Amino acid sequence: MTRFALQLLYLVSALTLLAAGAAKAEETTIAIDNFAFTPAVTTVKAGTSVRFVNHDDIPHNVVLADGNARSRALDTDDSYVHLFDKPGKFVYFCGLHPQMKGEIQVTP
Ligand SMILES: [Cu+2]
Repeated sequence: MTRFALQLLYLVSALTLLAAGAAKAEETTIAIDNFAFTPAVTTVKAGTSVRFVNHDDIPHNVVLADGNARSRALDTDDSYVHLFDKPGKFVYFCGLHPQMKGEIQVTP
């Protein structure tokens, strides 16, 4: 095998691995609109990254009720990503407006 063919083979395997990795990483989005998390209740599989995007003109943040995560204040169009890697029920709220609540159900 020529050196070029070997390099090509290496490149193709690397790309295949990359593609497999990209396909595996799940992500879902929760919008913050008009002082509410939408959808308020979301079900995802363990290993899913959840992205919270603030569409309001005022800052919001995301706080997990179990104390395991707290985002900075998100300005308009800012987002915060949290990986939910363990099954369970995770309640969260906005630390600036605690009446804004949501729930993420993580299935195995
Ligand atoms: Cu808020």
